[in-house]
Amino acid sequence: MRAVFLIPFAVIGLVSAHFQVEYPVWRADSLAENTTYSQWDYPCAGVPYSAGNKTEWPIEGASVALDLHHPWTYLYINLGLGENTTNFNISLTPQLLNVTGSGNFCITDLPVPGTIADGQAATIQVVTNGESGSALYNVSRAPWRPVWNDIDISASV
Ligand SMILES: [Cu+2]
Repeated sequence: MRAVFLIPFAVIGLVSAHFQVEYPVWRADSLAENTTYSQWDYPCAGVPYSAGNKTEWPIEGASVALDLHHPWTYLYINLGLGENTTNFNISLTPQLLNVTGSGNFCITDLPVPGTIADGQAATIQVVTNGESGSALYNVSRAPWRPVWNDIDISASV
């Protein structure tokens, strides 16, 4: 597993709180003001399964790119299999990640179980904790593809 920091935001005052999932594209923008979505809401920030985006995600070289808005973050990434799952029982970050700094954060080569088939419906759940101890949630829909897609994460965020 390898973590790469990209250029942090220079103007922190202009970004809203919490965090964004940039890749795989989040199910919907849970920071949008004209919705009932809330990142405080387990397990999917209140974003329904049918909402919005769906991204093909490679089994090999699985990556997640985030935009973190807090000065530090405890971070973990979970996986749920099946349509509209609420059971995110596969952890892709066996060790809790302690991320210092805000801005773009990318993690590559996540350890995905090798038994997952091509086209498997799945949802990736990204969970963060801040100093209050409460958790924030975001999800992305991601059917699997077994081939490595040559995606340059650093260029896509
Ligand atoms: Cu926040």
